[in-house]
Amino acid sequence: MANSKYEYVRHFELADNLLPGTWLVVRIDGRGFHRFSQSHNFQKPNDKRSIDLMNRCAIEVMKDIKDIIMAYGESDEYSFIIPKSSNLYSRRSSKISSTIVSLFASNFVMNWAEYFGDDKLLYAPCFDSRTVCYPNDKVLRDYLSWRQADCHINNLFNTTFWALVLKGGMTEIEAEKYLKGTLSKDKNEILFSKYDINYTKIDPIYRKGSTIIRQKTEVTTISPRNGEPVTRIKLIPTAVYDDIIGQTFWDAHPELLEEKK
Ligand code: DGT
Ligand code: MG
Ligand code: MG
Ligand code: MG
Ligand code: MG
Repeated sequence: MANSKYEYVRHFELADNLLPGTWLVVRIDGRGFHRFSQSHNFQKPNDKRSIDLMNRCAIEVMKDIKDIIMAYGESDEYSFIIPKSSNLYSRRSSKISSTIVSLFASNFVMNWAEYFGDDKLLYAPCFDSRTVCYPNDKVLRDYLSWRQADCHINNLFNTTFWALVLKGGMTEIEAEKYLKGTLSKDKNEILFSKYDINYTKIDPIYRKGSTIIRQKTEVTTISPRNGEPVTRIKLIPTAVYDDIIGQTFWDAHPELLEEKK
């Protein structure tokens, strides 16, 4: 191939390959979603439409990028997990981060109306992205536990805060002051004694966040040859709302941490 005299500029591009044999985690996060959630009148403390849309985007990303074995989402963020053995894009960091975040964001826009109906998307949403290497299964599980603990802490705070404001008639500043220095057990007690809310009975989608795994699912299609329905078992990315900190989830899904050949 004839090279132009300009070709040398290619050498200014530095390699950014991630360490081999490590878990890769791509975390994307909505930019300025505090304002975005206000502009789009998200329900407080949680907007189910927003969670369902985020989950849909993560599912579409996993349908497209088969190397991702699971994903975990809460609030305006999603973490995508790529196994140690993967050679996706030769493990180039910016290629992996940018492809996943771009696919996520375009799906967010493309599928908005399906979840928000007549509530129009008012401006272009934006997400940031980073890819981090985690050297072993323990650190990967600790990473996921960190995100799920963050979901729990934020959701307990937000549930109590918005109960005080929306049901208790406090101003946001009063509620903030009231909750300052309170522990989890205090917030549970406020919810129970003042508002008859048993926190542990709140839908796990809010308390636990969303985990997308590839579940064995029966899929029926019509054969193009004879028009007969054919049922096959396929691995379909599906949202579950489980505890992923404890051992039970990992025992139920041993394939997640198994070394791929
Ligand atoms: P950033 O990420 O540094 O650009 O800034 P933000 O504003 O995106 O902040 P972040 O990511 O720390 O927090 C996420 C914000 O999104 C937080 O203000 C709460 C809001 N948010 C996310 N999901 C919901 C929801 O379902 N309902 C409501 N009301 N707000 C939500
Ligand atoms: Mg932030
Ligand atoms: Mg954000
Ligand atoms: Mg966030
Ligand atoms: Mg190209």
